[in-house]
Amino acid sequence: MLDLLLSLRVLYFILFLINFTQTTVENEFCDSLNEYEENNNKCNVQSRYSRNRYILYDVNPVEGFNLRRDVYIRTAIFIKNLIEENKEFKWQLVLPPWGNLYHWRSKHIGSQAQLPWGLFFDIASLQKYVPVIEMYQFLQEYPSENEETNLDIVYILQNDDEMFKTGIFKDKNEIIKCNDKSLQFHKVESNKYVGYFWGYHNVTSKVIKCVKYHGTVLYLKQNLKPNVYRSVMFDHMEIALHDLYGTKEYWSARRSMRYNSELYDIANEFRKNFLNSTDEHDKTNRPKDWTKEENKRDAIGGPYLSVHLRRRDFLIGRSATVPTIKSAASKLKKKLKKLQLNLLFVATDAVEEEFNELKGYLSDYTVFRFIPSDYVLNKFKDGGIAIIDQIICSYARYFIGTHESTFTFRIQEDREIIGFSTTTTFNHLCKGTEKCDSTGQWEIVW
Ligand SMILES: Nc1nc2c(ncn2[C@@H]2O[C@H](COP(=O)(O)OP(=O)(O)O)[C@@H](O)[C@H]2O)c(=O)[nH]1
Ligand SMILES: [Mg+2]
Repeated sequence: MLDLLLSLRVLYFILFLINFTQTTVENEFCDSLNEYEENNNKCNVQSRYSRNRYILYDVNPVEGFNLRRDVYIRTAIFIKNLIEENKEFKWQLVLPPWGNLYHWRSKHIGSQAQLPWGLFFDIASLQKYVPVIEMYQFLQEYPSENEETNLDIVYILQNDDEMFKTGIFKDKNEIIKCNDKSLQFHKVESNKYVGYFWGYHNVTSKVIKCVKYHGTVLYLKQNLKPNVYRSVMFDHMEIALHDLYGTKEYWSARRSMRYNSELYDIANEFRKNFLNSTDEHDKTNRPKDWTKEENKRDAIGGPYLSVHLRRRDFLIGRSATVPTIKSAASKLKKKLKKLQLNLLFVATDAVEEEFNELKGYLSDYTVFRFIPSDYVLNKFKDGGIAIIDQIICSYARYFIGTHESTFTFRIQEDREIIGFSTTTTFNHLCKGTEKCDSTGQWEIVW
């Protein structure tokens, strides 16, 4: 009996100890939260002991798909750096859902909003660079109250107009008053702001801060305050600049951005059926795992010329460099002849008439464009079709892009990764028939 009493007391003491340490952790966390004037977080139980820290971001709504991919690389490098420097927390990058992009105009294929990254990219490959989670997973695992996810803080990055006026740029990370009426975040009660949040109505934030920002993405570290905030979102992340553009680190992050394997399958089927192109023949085989890839420059590519012919808004915004269809056709014809190729693959956002005009000038050649089945378009949407176009372009013997198009840049990067010689990749269409210079080649670094 005495034995039993004794062991009960020991048990009681152990329970007391556990409880004591937990309360201490809780108090530390709550205290630090209280430092913040706008914050009286309830330190809810699920999150109290978690080391998880989540970084979310969004990009200026007018930016296109391919610049957004570049912003991802900056952010992923930022997270990688945090993980290496600070092992105390488990940093996770929440992938901002895709949606409502200006260029996605197909109707009748269902909503093109809140699309997960897994539709376009291979998540397991991204994971091999940094821990990423989809937004819907974040919403499931992050503590919520009344089915509402209340982020700890949103920083809205803003350019410093003064620096652009004077041309003198200095690092700046300064909290300013949010006095821009156009901001899409509004306070609805204390500790609760509503905003766009990728169209999720059940996401809010406790705090919103506007930041005049100039500097690389690493400079955002000081805003994280991981002892205070568990979830930090940066809006207008495109304002934070690359830390390591063009370096080995940049290329690792870039190589981790493999596409959804089904998109490769569709592109490969098209290459095989219409362009006589397979990896075996073309020396374009790649290991399944991007971390096993090695430096090579012996890719031959399929027996076709590929071109990215960017039209639509480029016809207005970049009329000084965008060629007429006729002059584009003339350049393509010369190149086909020189390379002794008969097949041309055209990736374009051109309207049907322009494409037919191009074909008309090239009647001696076989000209293809990828036209998705209803099933493929419904499933992968405009974003997926654009990627299929990019994949097909990236496996061609020779590629000609559009000057200063990020869509073209991503194709050039893929060709660098696949291992083509640079002369077959860094080419672009020019306005007239005059010789025009290349605007630099961003060669891969291993
Ligand atoms: N399918 C397809 N879509 C294209 C093509 N060119 C442009 N687009 C669409 O237009 C968008 C262009 O915007 P963005 O990605 O910002 O590239 P950029 O504006 O050319 O730098 C792409 O994301 C596509 O949605 C193309 O060749 N094929
Ligand atoms: Mg764009």
